[in-house]
Amino acid sequence: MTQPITLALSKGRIFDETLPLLAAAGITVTEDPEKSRKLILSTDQPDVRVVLVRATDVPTYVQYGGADLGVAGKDSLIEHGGQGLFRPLDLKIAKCRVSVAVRAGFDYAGAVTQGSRLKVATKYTSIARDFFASKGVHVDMIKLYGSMELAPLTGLADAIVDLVSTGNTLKANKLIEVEQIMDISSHLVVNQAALKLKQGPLKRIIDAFASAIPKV
Ligand code: PRT
Ligand code: MG
Repeated sequence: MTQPITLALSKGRIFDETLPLLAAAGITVTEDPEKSRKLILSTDQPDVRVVLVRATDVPTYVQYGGADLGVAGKDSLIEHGGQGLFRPLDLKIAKCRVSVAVRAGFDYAGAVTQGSRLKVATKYTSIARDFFASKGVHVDMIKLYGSMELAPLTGLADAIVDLVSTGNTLKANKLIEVEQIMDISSHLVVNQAALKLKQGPLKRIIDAFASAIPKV
């Protein structure tokens, strides 16, 4: 009997883009998360299961051993802090970037050079704080949990810091991407205690994922 392995994933793009990596490890998820309300999914391997958690909760689940390993966006990892996590692989999936965006017509260049305070709304307060601190820009940070695009349109904030992929969401809301802060992809994270206790099965999964990372 091998030791059971729990993998934490979030529904949507991370789940979908992790399936080919799991296939490389000989693992098939046998239930469709879009068709069921179950939060624990079985696989064709009796000792491997998948738990579905919010994208931002993946690092926390793995940190405290609620899952042995997980797939998390670099954005979530930075905001979490990464304590207690071994991060062996950049999986190069679920790619996007973190950017600053403002309402069309807002003088961003002027605002950041004139030393005025910038009102910034974001879910990514750590990333935003470090970025504006490195530029010497004073910010009033407003923490939001979603629909960031609304903030500049309603006057809640001057700028947002958010994830951008195609740019369609910004365009649809008449916002302009004025700065790119960093590129984002998802990483494999592993609980440090599990890595010692379940070394064999975890190493097999890590190696299989490594061999299947998309080349571009
Ligand atoms: O949606 P929920 O509130 O549950 O959580 P979440 O948004 O954190 O999770 P999810 O599943 O949407 O995203 C999981 C991870 O996928 C993120 O942590 C990123 O690392 C990665 N990722 C890659 C993205 C995107 N691309 C992306 N485009 N996450 C979110 N988006 C959103 C973005 O926030 C914006 O609203 O898509 C919109 C922009 O997309 P474009 O294509 O219009 O530019
Ligand atoms: Mg989302």
